[in-house]
Amino acid sequence: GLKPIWIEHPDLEAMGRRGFRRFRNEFDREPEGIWMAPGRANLNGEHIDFLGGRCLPMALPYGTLVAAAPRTDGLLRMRTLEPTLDSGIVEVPVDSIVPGTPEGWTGYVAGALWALRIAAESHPELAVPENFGADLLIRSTLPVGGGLSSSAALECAAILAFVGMITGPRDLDDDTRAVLAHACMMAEVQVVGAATGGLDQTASLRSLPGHVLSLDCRDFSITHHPIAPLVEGHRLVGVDTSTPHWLGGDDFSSRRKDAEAAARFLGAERLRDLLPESPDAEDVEAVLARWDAADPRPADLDGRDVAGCRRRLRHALTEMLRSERIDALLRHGAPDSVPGGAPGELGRILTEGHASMRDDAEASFATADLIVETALAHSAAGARLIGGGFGGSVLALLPMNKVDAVVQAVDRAVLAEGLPRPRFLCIEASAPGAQLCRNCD
Ligand code: GAF
Repeated sequence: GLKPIWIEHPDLEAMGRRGFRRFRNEFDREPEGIWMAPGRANLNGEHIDFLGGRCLPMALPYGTLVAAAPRTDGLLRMRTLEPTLDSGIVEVPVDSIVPGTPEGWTGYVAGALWALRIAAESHPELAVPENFGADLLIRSTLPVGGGLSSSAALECAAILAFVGMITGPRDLDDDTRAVLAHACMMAEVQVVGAATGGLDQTASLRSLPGHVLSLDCRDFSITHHPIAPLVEGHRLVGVDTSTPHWLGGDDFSSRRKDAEAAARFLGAERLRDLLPESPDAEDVEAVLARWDAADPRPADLDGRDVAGCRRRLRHALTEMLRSERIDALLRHGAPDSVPGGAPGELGRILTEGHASMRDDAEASFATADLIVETALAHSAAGARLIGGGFGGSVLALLPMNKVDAVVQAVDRAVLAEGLPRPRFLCIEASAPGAQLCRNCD
């Protein structure tokens, strides 16, 4: 029969060498270096970063590479090797970058420079020189629009390249990485016009190999926890549904607006503040009871649909609770009484998260639901849609000795429905963005 399609872990060194040669051919000069930033998978915490919730991402072994050399004429000259996006070298004067311009993929790269200039106003060590520009050659090993943060990987790789060219090669401390992650978020919100909340950029720039990042989006403080005990005896597998999504669309931003309107109605500046520091299920019920008693009208919610806002509220609250449960597992492990130990509990949380993405966030879609159901029916410990939704990828926790069987079952089930063929990714918590090499030759 047909063999499932796996996306191999890229050999970054080899790609670096190829990128070096390709850059030379393309721009007729030497690159100054190659920078890489990864995509992310998220164990829990979707659609809550912009509400002050906790997220639990890790960096992927897949990401975006940028080979670059500086210019002194205020021009960005960019080419992507992504076949669906490539249209040769695109030239953008740095002075022309404003919210909304340039459009398309170059907006992520140009936006990163635009946002770096703003960040440098309070971080003079990052100041962009007058007439700075760059030649950039871009290559991604992530499915574009696959819900694995291909956008953030592009912004983050670009900003690392800019900073590297401006300040010279050096290791970036976490404070600087936090500044850059915030700048990349602003690039996407302001220049691209997509309502991203900072999870992806933080995961791409502030992760540690072998660790889950516990990210508190109230203040973007982070803690790193080893992932091994959480997934013992299991493997995390990503399933790219081959159904691309785009965050700039109405679906994603309307979910965010619903949740924000619900929080405002309940008197909270951020939705997370409706729950106490260490929330439990009763706290969630209490907020929902308060909502029901107050019986809001559309006029109380900027004219938004009342039932929809309530569902978004419930997704956000329960998702926040699920994040706290995983955070507790990471800190203390699972009590002996928990069936299946930490992986068993993680699996159940993943599956509950999917139900919430489907029923309350209403961000799932038929292929993702089918993949989750099929994986669970074939002994996955848990599975859920990750990322912004309306397309993208499923994350599944599979017993080590069941990986092939589950993957095959999922592949067949999707093909049998005549849906686009899924692609599988082996998820390992990997290194954050960095300069890959200076002279990769
Ligand atoms: C997208 C956004 F960019 C993130 O900020 C986050 O909201 C995510 O969707 C959903 O959790 O990736």
